[in-house]
Amino acid sequence: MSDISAAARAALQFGSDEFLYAEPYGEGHINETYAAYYRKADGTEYRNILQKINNYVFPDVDGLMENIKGVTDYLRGIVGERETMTVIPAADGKAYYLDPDGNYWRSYVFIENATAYQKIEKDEDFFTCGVSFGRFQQQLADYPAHLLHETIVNFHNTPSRYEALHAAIAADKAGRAAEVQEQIAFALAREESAGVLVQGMANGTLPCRVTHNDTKLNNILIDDATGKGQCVIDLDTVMPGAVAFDFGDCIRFGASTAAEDETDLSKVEMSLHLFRVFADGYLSTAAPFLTEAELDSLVDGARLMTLECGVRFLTDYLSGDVYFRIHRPRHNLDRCLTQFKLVADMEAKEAEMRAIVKELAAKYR
Ligand code: ADP
Ligand code: GN1
Ligand code: MG
Repeated sequence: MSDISAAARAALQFGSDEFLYAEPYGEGHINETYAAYYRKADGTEYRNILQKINNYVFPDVDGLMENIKGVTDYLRGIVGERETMTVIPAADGKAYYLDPDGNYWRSYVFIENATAYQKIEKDEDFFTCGVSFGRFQQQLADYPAHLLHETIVNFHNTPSRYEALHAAIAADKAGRAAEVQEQIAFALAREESAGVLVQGMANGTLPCRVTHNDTKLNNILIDDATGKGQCVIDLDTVMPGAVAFDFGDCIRFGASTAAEDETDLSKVEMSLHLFRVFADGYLSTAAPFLTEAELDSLVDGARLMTLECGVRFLTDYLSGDVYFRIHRPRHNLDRCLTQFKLVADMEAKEAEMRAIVKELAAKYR
């Protein structure tokens, strides 16, 4: 639910220009995002991004904003102005504003003339997305990872996501377990494979890097005019992780032939063509610094990030929709179904996916 009047009051805290109005903006599942419009003394109008931070998901707002300030200040030293987010300080100089109702707000410079896609419209955009996320990992390769707060503990720890699923099934808070037996069976049949990436990180075969961890397509802005000038956004989950988390989440969302909440499952497939387009872009920037083990882990990442996301949607459905913002009653279940359809499709296409990664890695090494 958006709250325009609370947003309008918060908007007054960011900058000294005349505030005009605020309206809901974008399609994120976590924060409440608004565009806030202002007028400068010379009459020109502009807008900022204004977000009510999801304090349930991110309990440590100080740590969260310290991460984002740290990473964006660091990136600004490497890339151009339109290529990184800019935090607008609140009136008291802090990176957020705490309103009298206990809600946390933050504001960013609005990057205009760029688009966050919900679905791939042209191949070049998905290629660009791959280039950008590969480069993002490379740019942060020397960022002091120990400075980062773990904003969501065990975020991509798939086995711990399974623990949460087991707990939700046992609690059956919303009385929905009987209805989703088939989906529960699908998830549990794959539990054994859930630990591949975290085990690799724990035993040192997969290096721990600074990763974005939420690389879905609409968390990148692509310049409308050039198809470049792209900016990686939604930095809430930038934390130490495995490169396959980022590669995998992009494939999960962007290589699907349908929306994440499509209800006609016959439309949902993992397109090998789109997989190749993204892998080509990603490996063009990442192949030079990835280890052999990391290259081998990319296809596992695609399957696991999709399975994990499906498990999270199912858990949230069972828990009564407490985490992801929903817009209709069965929304989380619909999302779970697309993810599991994609997992099954990736399992059928695994050999082809591995061959594509191998071929493209060789092209860039
Ligand atoms: P959530 O965590 O809820 O996904 P995001 O930070 O991804 O929230 O923001 C939601 C949407 O708002 C994005 O998908 C994008 O469309 C838009 N957005 C966010 N930051 C900016 C920005 N700096 N400039 C322009 N659009 C933005
Ligand atoms: C959430 O914040 P947003 O909408 O980009 C979620 C991701 C999920 C995604 C599924 C912090 O992403 O982990 O993969 O929804 N982000 C968080 O669409 O939980
Ligand atoms: Mg987002």
